[in-house]
Amino acid sequence: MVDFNAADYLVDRHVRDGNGARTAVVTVSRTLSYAELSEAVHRVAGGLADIGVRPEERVMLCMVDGVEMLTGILGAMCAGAVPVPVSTMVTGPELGRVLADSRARVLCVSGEFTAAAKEAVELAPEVTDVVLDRAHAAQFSRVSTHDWTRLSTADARETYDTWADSPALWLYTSGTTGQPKGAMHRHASIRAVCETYGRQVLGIGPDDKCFSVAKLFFAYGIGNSAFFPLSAGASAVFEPGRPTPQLVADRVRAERPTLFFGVPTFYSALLAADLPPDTFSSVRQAVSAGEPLPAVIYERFRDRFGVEILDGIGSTEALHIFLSNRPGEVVPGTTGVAVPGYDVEIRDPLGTLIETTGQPGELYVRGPSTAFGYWSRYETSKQVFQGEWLRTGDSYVRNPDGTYTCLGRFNDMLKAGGIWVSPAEVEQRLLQHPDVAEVAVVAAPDSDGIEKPVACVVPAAGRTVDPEALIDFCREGLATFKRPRAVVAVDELPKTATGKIRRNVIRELVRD
Ligand code: 3SK
Repeated sequence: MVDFNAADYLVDRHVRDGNGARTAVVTVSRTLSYAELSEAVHRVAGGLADIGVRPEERVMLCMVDGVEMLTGILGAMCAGAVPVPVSTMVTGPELGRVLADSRARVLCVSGEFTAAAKEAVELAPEVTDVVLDRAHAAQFSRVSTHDWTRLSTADARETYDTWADSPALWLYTSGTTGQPKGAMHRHASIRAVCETYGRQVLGIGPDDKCFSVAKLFFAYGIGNSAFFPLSAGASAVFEPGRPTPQLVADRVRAERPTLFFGVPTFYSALLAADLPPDTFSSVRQAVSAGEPLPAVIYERFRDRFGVEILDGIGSTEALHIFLSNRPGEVVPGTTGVAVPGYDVEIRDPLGTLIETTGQPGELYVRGPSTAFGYWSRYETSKQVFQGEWLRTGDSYVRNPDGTYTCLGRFNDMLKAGGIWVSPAEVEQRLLQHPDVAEVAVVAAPDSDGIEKPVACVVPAAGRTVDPEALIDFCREGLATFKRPRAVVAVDELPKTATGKIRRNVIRELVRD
C-alpha cells in the first residue's frame, strides 16, 4: 500500500477519479491526457528500474522542458527514486560537479546537452548509464547509453511504496554560499505547496492552463509547470526553447493560458518588446518571483496589458513561494504577506526576533514544505535549517500595513534573472584574464530597477580594460547568465583596514 507518492497524487489520482480524458500537458508537437501521462510515467518508472535504478537513488535530468523531462521527473518519483533536475544553462564542468556531488548513477540529457554531459560524466565516476532523447550514443565511451525510447516503451511499473516523508526530489541551489548544494524534499512537501500557494493564493482549478517562463529545473518552474496544474487536474503548456518575448507572446496567443509565471527581468523584456496590448488577454493572473518586482514594472504591465502581476518570494529550500501578494490586493513594491500555512519572522544578526515595524533584518520562514537539509552539507544545513525555521538570507522589513518589502541579500550573493550568482565565482573567472589585476562583482540596478551583476575591475599593470572583451571572456568560461552585464574600470578597490573589499561602497559607486 502506497502511503503517499507525489506522482500518484499529481497524475494517477485524476485517472482514478474519472478525469483521465482531461488534458494534462500541451507541447509544441503533442497533447497528453491524464490517462496518457499516467501510462507514460509508469513506463518511464519501469524503464528506470530496468536500467538498474533503485528506490531512493538519484536520477539527474539535464533536459529541455517537454514530455520527456516531465515523465522523467514523475517516473523517477513513481519508481521511488529521486529526480534531480538540473540547470541546462551550465557548462560541462559545472554539471560534472553537481553530478559527482549527487552520486547519481543515471543521467538523462536532451540531445543538445550531449557535449556538456560527456564532459560531466568524466568528472563523475559513479555514473554508469546515460539516457539520451536522441541517438548520440557513439559519443560516450565509459558508460552505457540508452535511447529515451528504452524508457518510454518499457513495461509499466506499479507505484513504489513511498511514505509522505520519503525523499522525492532534490534541487541544487548555489544559495548563500556559492557552493551548489542539493536541497532534499519529501513527497509530502510537493502536496503542501499545491495546497497552500497553489490552491489558496492562486486559486488554481481544473479549468486553468499554466505557462511558465521559468523552466522545470528551477523550484519556481517545477511548481508552476508541474505541481500546481497537475495537482488541480488543470493543464500545463511546455516550451522547450529559450524564452524570448516574441516566442513567449506567440505561445501565449496560441495556447491562451490563464496563469502566466515570469521573473522581473522577463516582464521588463516583455514591456520593451513591440507586443499588441491584447497579448495576455487570456491570462487571469500573472505571477513574479525570483527577485523583487519593481513597482514601476508592475504598473506598466498592468496599464499596457491589463493584467495584474502577483509578486512573491520563495526559495529552493522552501520548494516554492511562501510570502506573496494576493489577487486583487497587490501592494506594488512589496512581497505581500505570508502564504497560508507559513509564518515569517524578521530577526537581527544574532537571531533575535525584531518586532518593530520598519526595522530591517533577516527573513526567516516556517512552513510545511521546507527541505529536510542539504545533501552531505552538515555545517551549512545547521546554519540554514534551524529547527522548524528556515533562514532565507534575504534582508526584509515589515511595513506599517503588514506587508513585507525585500531590501536585498543579507550577504553578498546576487541574483541575475532570478538565479543565484556567486560573485566569487565570476571574480575568479575574471581574474584569469591577463588584463585584470583585481575585481569585485556586485549587483547594481538597471534602468528598470532590476539587479544585474556589474564588475569593478582594476587593470593589470600596462593593460587597459576592454569591457566587451571581459564580458565575452566570462560568457565562454561560465554559464551565460552569470556574466557581468557591465564592467567598470577603477584605479583601486575600496577596502577596509584589514584589506577586505568594501562591497557596500562599490555598490554605491556602480549605481551612479
Ligand atoms: O526565488 C524565488 O522567489 C523562488 C520562488 C519559488 C520557488 C523557488 C524560488 C527560488
